[in-house]
Amino acid sequence: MNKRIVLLGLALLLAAGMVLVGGCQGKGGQAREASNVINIGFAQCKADESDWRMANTRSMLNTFNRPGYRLVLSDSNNDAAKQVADVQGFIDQEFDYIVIAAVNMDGWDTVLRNAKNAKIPVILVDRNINAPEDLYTCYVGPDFKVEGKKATDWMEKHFAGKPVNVVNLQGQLGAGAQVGRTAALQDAVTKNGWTLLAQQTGNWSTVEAKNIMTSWIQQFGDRINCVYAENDNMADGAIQALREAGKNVGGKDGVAIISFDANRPYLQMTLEGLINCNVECNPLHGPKVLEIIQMIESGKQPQKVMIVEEEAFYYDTITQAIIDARQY
Ligand code: GYE
Repeated sequence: MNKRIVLLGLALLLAAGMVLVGGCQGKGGQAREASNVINIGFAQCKADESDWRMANTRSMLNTFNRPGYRLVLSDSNNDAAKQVADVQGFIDQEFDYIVIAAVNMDGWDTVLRNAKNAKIPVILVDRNINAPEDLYTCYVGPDFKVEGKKATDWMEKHFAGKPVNVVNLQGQLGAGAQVGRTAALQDAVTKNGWTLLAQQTGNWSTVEAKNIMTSWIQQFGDRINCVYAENDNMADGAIQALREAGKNVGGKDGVAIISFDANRPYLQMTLEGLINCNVECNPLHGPKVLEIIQMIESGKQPQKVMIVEEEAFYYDTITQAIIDARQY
């Protein structure tokens, strides 16, 4: 079945805000004895907000759609306050585990203290947060500043000392991914004396990014020689705006395009030379979360921080074989 139809179905289902997969009904801890089902509350940012996020959602739903587990996904629609309330709801319903992909780095202390007092392990995936480490069991995800450094290292090589006039399409402000990737760019701008012409959040969205890029093209014209987009969807929006304005995009001499996530459709654009450098960010967290829960269930303690290894792909070295071998 066409992947888009599957994703649309998932998106419609998730639009309801809650998705239940896995074992039978029942509340959290208390029901465990009776049904021996592990109840997991998954507080997701916005399940269908980007290609990356849909792959991340699918990975969690697919992994826990198995006997012995019941996963309830709560979709915050990228509303940080609602996500905190969603987590409190999982606590009130006595879930056995809570998994969080945090919309925002801040605002977690109180609700995580409530989870700790309720003796519910909290597993952070994807997005890091600003909270005392004793308030959550572990974090599994990328080092976003390291991802950004991979991109700026490529920019240094590509421009080789020539002037860089870069525009920065940021992710949703306050998200760990945005904070880390933006920080890497800021460091490189300062270190190399580059010019950061403009910086604005496109909220991970293709449409928002295209509108912002269109206005930047009107404002700066051919001065722009690099776009640093903090995810694939925004890179795509910027490319659409540049091409509609008749600009040469990507490749050796065009406006250089930096992207993050490395979803397969955008690796195809990297192979076509439209995206110059695409830094991977693996969304397939389901199996890792299952492994962590099974570890805890067997009385072991997982590592506090598990940084996933990631690579970057470049327009002049990527191959179709590399793309075909990818899982997402
Ligand atoms: O880059 C973006 C998604 O947290 C790494 O969130 C994730 C980011 C990803 O919205 O596409």
